[in-house]
Amino acid sequence: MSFEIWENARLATLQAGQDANYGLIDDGALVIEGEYLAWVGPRTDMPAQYRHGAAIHDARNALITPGLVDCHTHLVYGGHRANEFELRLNGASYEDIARAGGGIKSTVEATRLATEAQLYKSAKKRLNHLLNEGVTTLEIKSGYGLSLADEAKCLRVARQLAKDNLVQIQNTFLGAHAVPPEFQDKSDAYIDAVVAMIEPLKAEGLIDAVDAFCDRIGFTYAQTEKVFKEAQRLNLPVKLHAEQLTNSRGASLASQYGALSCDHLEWLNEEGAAAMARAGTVAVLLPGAFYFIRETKLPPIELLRQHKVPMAISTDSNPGSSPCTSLLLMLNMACTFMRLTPQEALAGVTRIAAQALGLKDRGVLSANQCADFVLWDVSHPAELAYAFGSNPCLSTVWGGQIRATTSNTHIF
Ligand code: DI6
Ligand code: FE
Repeated sequence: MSFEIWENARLATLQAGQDANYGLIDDGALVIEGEYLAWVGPRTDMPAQYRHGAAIHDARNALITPGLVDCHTHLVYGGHRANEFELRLNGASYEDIARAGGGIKSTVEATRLATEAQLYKSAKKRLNHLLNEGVTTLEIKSGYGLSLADEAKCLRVARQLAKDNLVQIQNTFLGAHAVPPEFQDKSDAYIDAVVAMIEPLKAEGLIDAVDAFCDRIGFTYAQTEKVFKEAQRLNLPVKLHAEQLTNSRGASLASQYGALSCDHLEWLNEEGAAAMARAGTVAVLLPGAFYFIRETKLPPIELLRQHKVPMAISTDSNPGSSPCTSLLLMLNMACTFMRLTPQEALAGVTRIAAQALGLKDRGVLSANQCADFVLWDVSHPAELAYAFGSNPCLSTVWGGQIRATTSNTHIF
């Protein structure tokens, strides 16, 4: 197979250990062989063998980063909740609305009523926004169906989106997201039903991981553990919506099950951070939800740094707490609200986000990684976190294939 070379670029490789300068290579080159990178480094160091018969692409001084990874989304759902946004602006809180049967439950109703084709159509619109900003891998959670048939319907839509687009999608089963109306006041019975859904969904090839919402408006520690036990029995990795509204010791529990990630974490304490560090569990920070529900308690970033818990950033794209499809905006908000440095933030949507999905073959630019990368109309990676509301993504390569070349430009 012949090689393809991309040159005339500045590379931000994001390789581990080189975060201090984003792994920058000023006059860099990438060599692609099939779906993978064969070589990455300074152009003048490139072994001559690669040039032989290679197709050459001129990056025209673009900055190239690894493809972006959005490691926590709820992209497939029916309807939207702009009405609840209005209610909140007239005085109701997110939790008031949830307790009054709105919130997640209203999206469950709309999702159950929607056909697979309708769900596909709306999720595709949201996916397009992510793709247009250089996302090459994302996670999609279920959790708005809450019955075997409706969860399967949503997960099939996610699989179909992956088939039809140049993108990798990891499916996560979030049956333990909320108690559906037919199980009202019977959350233990619902958890038994959730546990029983995992095996058939896995058998249909629909899930790659299992998640739960452990919180005072979600499920208890003991209920969450039941779900994790079944996931473990079936060799499925787990993750958790943990300590978003209260500290429910979810991070410690998830760590005991070797969780890939714990997400949200506003109320994480030292015990939880230490447990995550021991288990190698990633902290996924979700500044969109923090912003949109006007949370005032910040996740304990300094504690995470002290314990060397890797931090990822994601959109949490969902109709209730983060109706957002811009991972670039999250990069900026992680810096402004949560005080991450731009380099922590960029690692958080590339290398660390891939780690949060258990994927070792992407998220950095180096040999043997997937040939997933983005060309940006910026000269330094800090600009990606600095500017907000604009999109400097020029072009994206996924698995060695050029996905789209856009007319986007930077604002400077
Ligand atoms: N935490 C969240 O932020 C989302 N789900 C969850 O468990 C919110 C989902 C929604 O309000 O629809
Ligand atoms: Fe979420």
